[in-house]
Amino acid sequence: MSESTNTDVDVDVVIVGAGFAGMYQLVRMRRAGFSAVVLETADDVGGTWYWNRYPGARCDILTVDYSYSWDPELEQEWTWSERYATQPEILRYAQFVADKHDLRRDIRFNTRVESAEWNDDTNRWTIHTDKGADVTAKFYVMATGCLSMPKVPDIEGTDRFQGEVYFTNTWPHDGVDFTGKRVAVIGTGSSGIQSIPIIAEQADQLTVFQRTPNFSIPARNGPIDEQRLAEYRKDPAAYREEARHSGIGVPRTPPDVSALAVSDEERRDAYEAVWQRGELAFLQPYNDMGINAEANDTMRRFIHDKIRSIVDDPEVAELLCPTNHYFATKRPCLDTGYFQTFNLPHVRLVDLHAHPITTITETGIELSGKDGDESMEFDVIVFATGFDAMTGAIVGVDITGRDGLSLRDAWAHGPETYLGLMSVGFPNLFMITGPGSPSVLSNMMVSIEQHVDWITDTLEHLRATNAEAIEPTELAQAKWVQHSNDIANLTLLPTANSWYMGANIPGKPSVFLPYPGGVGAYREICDEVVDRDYLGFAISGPNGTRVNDGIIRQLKPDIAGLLAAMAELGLPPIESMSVEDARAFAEESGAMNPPGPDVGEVVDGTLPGADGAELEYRLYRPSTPGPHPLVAYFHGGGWVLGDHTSDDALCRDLCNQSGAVIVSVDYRHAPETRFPAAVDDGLAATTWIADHAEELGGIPGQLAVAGWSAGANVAAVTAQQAKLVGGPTIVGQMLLNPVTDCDFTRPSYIDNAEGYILTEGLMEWFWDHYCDPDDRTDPKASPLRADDLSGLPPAMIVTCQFDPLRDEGDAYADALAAAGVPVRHLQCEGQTHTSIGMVGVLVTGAYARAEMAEALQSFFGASVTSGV
Ligand code: N01
Repeated sequence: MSESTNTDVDVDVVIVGAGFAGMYQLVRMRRAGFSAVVLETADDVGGTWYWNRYPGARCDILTVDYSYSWDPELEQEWTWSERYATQPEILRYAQFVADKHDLRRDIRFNTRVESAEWNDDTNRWTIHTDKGADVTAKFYVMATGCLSMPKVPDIEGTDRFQGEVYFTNTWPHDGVDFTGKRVAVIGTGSSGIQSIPIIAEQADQLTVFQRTPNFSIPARNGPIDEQRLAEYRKDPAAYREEARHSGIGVPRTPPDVSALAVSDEERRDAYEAVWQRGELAFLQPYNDMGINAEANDTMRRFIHDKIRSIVDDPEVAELLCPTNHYFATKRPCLDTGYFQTFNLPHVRLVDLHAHPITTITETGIELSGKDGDESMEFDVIVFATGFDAMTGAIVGVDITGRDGLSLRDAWAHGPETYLGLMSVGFPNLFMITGPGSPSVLSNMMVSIEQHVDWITDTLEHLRATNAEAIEPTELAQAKWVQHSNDIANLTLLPTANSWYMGANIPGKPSVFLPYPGGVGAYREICDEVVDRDYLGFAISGPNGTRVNDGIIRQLKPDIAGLLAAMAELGLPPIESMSVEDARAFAEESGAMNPPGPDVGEVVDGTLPGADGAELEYRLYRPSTPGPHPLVAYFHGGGWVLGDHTSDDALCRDLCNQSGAVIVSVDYRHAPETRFPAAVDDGLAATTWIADHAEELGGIPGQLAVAGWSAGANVAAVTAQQAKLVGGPTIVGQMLLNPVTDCDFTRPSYIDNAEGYILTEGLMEWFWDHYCDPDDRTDPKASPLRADDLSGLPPAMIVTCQFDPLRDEGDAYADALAAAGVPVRHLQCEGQTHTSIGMVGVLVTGAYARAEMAEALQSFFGASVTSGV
C-alpha cells in the first residue's frame, strides 16, 4: 500500500505490525472475509528481522521449526540454506511470503501508530498515526512483537559521543565497516554474543563491556541436519502438530529423569551431547534443571568448565563464567566462536562490576575501579543493550480503552492480561504473543500462529453471533495473572535479573512476563476457554452483555502436576482395598515423600490413652532454648490410617515455624477400636501432656491442640470435651481440613466428590469403619453439632477449595465465631485436602503452613519465637 493511501479509512480489523504475526493475521482476516489494514513503521515487512540487521544476526530455533506452517506450499517453494538462517535470509523469506500472498496491498508502510482510543458508543477503535490519517476499526490487533522496542540507553553521556554509534536492534541497512577502527560493544546478550565475533574479525581493537556474563553454547551452524529434516519430512503435518502440543514449540519428548538421579559420568555425557547438538530446545536433558537449584548447578558447572577450556587467560575465563543466575533463567545464547574471540590479542573484556562506566565522553568511555579511573578512546560504540521486552511496544502506543482508561496506567504495576491475549477495559483489542502467553519462552512461529488462529476464530464467532465487543472479566484476568505467577514461582526463572522479569529496564515493575506453562498446555487452555463458551469473557451485542465469568485454571499448578502424575499411575482407590492393604499403601506412599526439615530434637515415647491403652507419641522439639509451648497433635488418615509418625514433615515444619514442641500422638484406630476411642484418646493424651508439660520441656499452661483431617476432628472434639469436663486448659485449636460433620450433602462434597485424592467414597469408607450411623450425629463424632460452642479456645481453621470437607470446615469456623470464639479462618484457593501438609513436595501451600504456625504463636502470646 503506497503512502497516497494514507487517508482515513474504516475497516473491520486494524493490525499493527507487519512482522510474521501481522502478516499471518492479515492472511487469516482476508480468508475470513474481514476487511483489514496493517500499519507498519518500516518500509517493508519483516518486523524484528527488518530492524535487527547487526552482523551475525540469526534465528536461534532451527529453521526447520522456525517457519510458517499455515502455507504447506512454502515447504516446496522455499529452501533454507542453513540450520540457523541469517537475518537477510529470514527477511527474504518474509518478503517472499508477502509477495506470494500479495500482502503489501493491505499494508501501510512508513506509518507509525501513535495512539488509539476506544469509542463505547460506536464500539470501534480509532487509531491515530504519524501520517495524520486515522483508521477506525471494530477490532484492533497489536502484532508488535515481544522484542521490538529498543531499550533507551541508560548510560550517562551517551549523547556526547562524537564517533559512530550503532544499536544492534536498529542497524544501518547498508551495514557498517569496522575495518581499522577501535570498537566498543556494550552488552553481552544474544545480540552481543552473535555480533562480537564478527566485529572482532574486522576491528582494529575491540573492547567488550560486560555487565552480566551469559550462558552460551555453540550453534554449530551449517547445512540443515539431514536427520532433523528426515524427521520432519516423514510426516510434516504430524511434526507440526507435535510442535503445537510440545513444551516450547519444537517436537520433543520431555525428559523424565532428575539430573541428580544419574551418575556424574552419565550427566557429563548428556551435557556433552547438549553442547555438541547446539539446539535451545534440547538444552535441558533432565526434568528438574528448571526447578531445582542443585540440579541446575550441574549444568552451570559444566558450562563453566567448557568456558575455562576455551579461553586461554584464566582471569578472562572466570569473568565470562555466569555465576549470578541459574542456567536458562536468562535466555541462553547460541554462538559461533564467541568465547574463542577473547583469545584474540586485539580483544579485551571489561567487567563492568569491577569497572563501572562513569560516563561516555566525546571520544570514548570512562571507567572507575579500585585501581583508579580509566579513560578509553573509541571510534565506534555499539549498543547491544536489548529491548523493553514484551510490554514496551504495546504501551509505546498511547492506548485508551473504556472510560478513558489508559493501558499504561492499567499496567503501571505490571501487565495484566487474560491469556496474554486481551486486557480488562480494552474491548476488542487483541495482542499477539502478549505478556501472559508463552511467547518468548517458545518457538515464536508456533505461538504466533496459535494466537492468530484463536483471534480469527473469535472474530468469526463474534460475527456469527451478532456480537459487537468482547472483553475479559476482572476475575478471569486476575486469576490468570495469578496462575502464570504460580507456575513461574515453581521454577528458578524469577530468580534472575532478566528481561523476562523486566529487570533490564530501570523502574519497570518486577513481574515475570511470559507464561511459563508450555505451549501445549497453554493451547489446551485457550481451546478450553472457547469450548466453555468463552469462559472469563463478557461478550456484548444488540441484546445486551453476556458475562461468562469464571476461572480457567483454579487448581494450583504443582498440585495439578501431582494429580496428573498420580492419574497416570492408575492406582486403585483406597476405598476398594482392605484396611490392611490401605495401611500398607498409605505407608508406602508416605515413604516416597522427602523427609521434613531438621528440628532441634525428635523423641519417641509412650503415654496413657483412655481405657488403659498405651499410645506411642513422637515429640518434635525446636532448636531454640526451651522451655517451649506445647501442641498435642493428631494426625490425619480417616481414623483408620496413619500413626504418630505419618505427618512427620508437617510436624517438623510446624515445630520450626511456631517454636512450639509438637507431640504427635498415635491415638487408637478403627476398625479395631471404633468411635469414640480415638477422641477419648485425644482427651486422655492431651491431659497427660498438660500434666507432664515440664518433663516434656514445655511451659505449663501453654498447651494447644492441633490436627489434620480426622486428626483435626480429634483435636476439635478434645477441645470441646476439655471444656465439658473442666480441663486440661487448652489455649488454642489449630484445625487443618477438619472433619466436623457427618453430612455428605454440602456442595463441597458434590463438587469435589472425585479427583482430588480424598473422595466422597473414601470418606464413606472412613466413616463406616469408624462410627455406627446412629452415633455419627453425636458431637463427639460431629463437633459441629455441639449445642454450645461458646467458651472454646481460640481457633485457627484452614479449609481448602478442592476438599470435600471444605464446607463443613467453613461451617465450623462460622459456628465458632457466632458463638463468640476468636477464629482465624483461612480458605485456601486452589488447594486440596492433602496439599497443605505436603512439605517439600508442594510449595504453593507453604503460605498456609506459615499462617498456621503464626496462629499457634498467637495462642501462646507474642513471646514465642520460631525455632528456625
Ligand atoms: O538483549 P539482552 P539482546 N550497561 O537484554 C547489557 C532475542 N534475540 O538484544 O544482562 C551495561 O539479552 C545487558 O546486561 P545485563 C533473544 O530472545 C534473539 O542481546 O542486563 N550493560 C545484556 O548483557 C534475546 O534474549 C536472537 O546485566 C547493559 C545486554 O546489554 C533477546 O532478543 C538474537 C546496560 C542486553 O542483552 C534480547 O537480546 C538477538 C547498561 N546500562 C536477540 N543495559 C537470536 O539469536 C543493558 N546491558 C534469535
